[in-house]
Amino acid sequence: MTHPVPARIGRLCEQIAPLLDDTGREAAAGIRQGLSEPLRLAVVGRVKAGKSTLVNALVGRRIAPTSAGECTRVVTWYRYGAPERAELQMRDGTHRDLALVDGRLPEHLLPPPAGIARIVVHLQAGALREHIVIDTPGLATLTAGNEAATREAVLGAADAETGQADAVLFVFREAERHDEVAFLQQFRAATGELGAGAVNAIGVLSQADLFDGAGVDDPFDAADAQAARLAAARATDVSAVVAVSGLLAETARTGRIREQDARTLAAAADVPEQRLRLRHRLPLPDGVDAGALERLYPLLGNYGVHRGREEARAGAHRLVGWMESVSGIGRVEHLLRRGLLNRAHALKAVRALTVLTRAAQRAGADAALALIEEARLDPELHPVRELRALRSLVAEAPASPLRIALERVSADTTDAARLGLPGDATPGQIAAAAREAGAAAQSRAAFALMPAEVEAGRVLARSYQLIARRAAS
Ligand SMILES: Nc1nc2c(ncn2[C@@H]2O[C@H](COP(=O)(O)OP(=O)(O)OP(=O)(O)O)[C@@H](O)[C@H]2O)c(=O)[nH]1
Ligand SMILES: [Mg+2]
Repeated sequence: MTHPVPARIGRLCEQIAPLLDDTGREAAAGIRQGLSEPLRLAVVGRVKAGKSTLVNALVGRRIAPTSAGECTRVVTWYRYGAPERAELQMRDGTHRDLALVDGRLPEHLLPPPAGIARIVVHLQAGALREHIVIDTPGLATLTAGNEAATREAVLGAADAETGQADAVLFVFREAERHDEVAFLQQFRAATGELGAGAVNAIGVLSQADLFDGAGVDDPFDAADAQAARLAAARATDVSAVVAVSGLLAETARTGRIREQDARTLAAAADVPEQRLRLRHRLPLPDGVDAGALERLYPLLGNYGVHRGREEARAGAHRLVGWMESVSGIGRVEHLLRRGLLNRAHALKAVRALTVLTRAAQRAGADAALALIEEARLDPELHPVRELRALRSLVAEAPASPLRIALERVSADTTDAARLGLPGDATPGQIAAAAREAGAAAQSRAAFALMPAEVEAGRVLARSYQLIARRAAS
């Protein structure tokens, strides 16, 4: 563990564990173990929003069951691991193997979900090397127990220290609902220190291919417009909202389209769309394999079948590339990388500090609280201060010019990029640019009116100072 942030948190866990009670020690041990693991990303949203479909697209496997009826009933962790396997973790602390059916999780579980705490699936899927994906039962589900499971996974059980997730992918479907907003706000409150939202949550507007764009020709255009509205309305809860078709992404990425399918679509390329919509009533022209075409609808949706026909003329490879590209999944992954994965150490540290602080408070361990406070002020945990400053800035002064600089400093991975310099910048150039940017941030802090902007300017000035120091060493 060479990165200074997890190393510092690990040290803190060691220091304070003897000062905590049993539950606190367990929490500290859990935190330490998590430091060497990938970021935990929970996918949450209302029932049937398309969460599991999106999980499959992100993982690149059709592993999570998806269906039109309420489907995900148990919180499920997908993590990198060999051999590939799944296990049930029971509430009584025992484990049981869970057999996959044709490489997928079974849709119906025995024993009934009530006794199961969560499912853990180990897969050798490259995407999981960087994040653990946590699929959750929908909010506002028919069964209150499922919803409680989601809240526990993300927010933390009433008696637990805090939630399990470092970050959230929030799946909106069409217009936001009251309960979705309430959930986001609870998440923010429960993650305390993290204060969640703009720094650790990304919004996705799902099922973009189904959007009804009154007067708009392409549903994705209508969905993009709605995503922009949602992003503006929920700016303190999520850093951005992008429209996505999980279905097109899932189908494209899980090898479900064959050359034969492309031929089937291409053969229907000249059939008017209206005629395809009426296919159950009017027979399709000769040369179109109606049965084969019908089987493609659940894989591609109406949009994929109708708009993909032209692409299919150039073969399956071209068709799949088009699906992947229109699905918007690349935009989701770009946000994930920049906003969450690049900040993984700091995001995990934020959760760690929250968990440890609560444990220390509960145990009445003042000495532990003092050690936590000392760690917070340590330059090694400066990335945590950057996130906190950014969060406050987004909430209080979102139009501040410091915002872009702070986002860059906290989301870019090299000092050159943090300063907007090319990758081949010399240490001398980096140091000079850092000093200049530091002076600018400092004067901004001196003249700022909003407290969040003052703080952001100070934190940024410190960030640049640390960069200049690194360049000089
Ligand atoms: N057309 C279209 N259908 C989708 C899309 N995403 C999901 N679906 C369909 O919507 C239904 C629900 O999808 P799931 O992924 O199971 O939704 P979920 O949010 O996991 O549902 P629960 O686990 O029951 O809360 C399935 O029939 C999917 O095939 C999409 O982007 N476009
Ligand atoms: Mg699901």
